Amino acid sequence: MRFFVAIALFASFTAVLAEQFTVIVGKDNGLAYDPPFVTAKNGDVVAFQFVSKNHTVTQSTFANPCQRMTTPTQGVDSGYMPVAAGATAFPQWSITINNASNPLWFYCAQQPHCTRGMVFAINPTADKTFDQFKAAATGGAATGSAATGSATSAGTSPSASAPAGNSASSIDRSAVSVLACITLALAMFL
Ligand SMILES: [Cu+2]
Repeated sequence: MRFFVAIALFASFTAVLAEQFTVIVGKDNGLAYDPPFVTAKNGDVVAFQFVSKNHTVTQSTFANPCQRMTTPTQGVDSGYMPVAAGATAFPQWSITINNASNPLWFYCAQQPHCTRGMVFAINPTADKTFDQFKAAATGGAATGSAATGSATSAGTSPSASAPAGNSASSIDRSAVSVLACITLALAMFL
């Protein structure tokens, strides 16, 4: 009995370790993902909720934001998710992160949404930023000039909360893991 309680406890601790991000697709009938990018770790789930029009979440590459990735593997794709005006139930599609050190790039395959800036990223880096990716999609700034790129798209600057919050919560998480293991060990001996 105690063993099963311990298992249940451990399972709930593990659930705390993985986060789920919810990304709203087409909020307020806009051609955008909200938020436009997330910083996720292995095991995290990014869930897209489609709330208007007929959008997709389609994987591309940093170099070609508006084309589906073909190598080394075919990019993932939600397919078209039509939503009737006035709908109250919304389709959802999600992906689980299994290699957080590898940035992932996405766009909406509905024309001409991508070239109007409907792009999304998971784990963009200092070298490959979301702003650069979006600029490449819209044909706005030259990819070679990061300075002009960020100046013209300052409105989409990332919020500063991610890095600090992440490191703080990963410390919490390791503490929680240790607690969970101790609980499990105790429960098995009692
Ligand atoms: Cu779209």
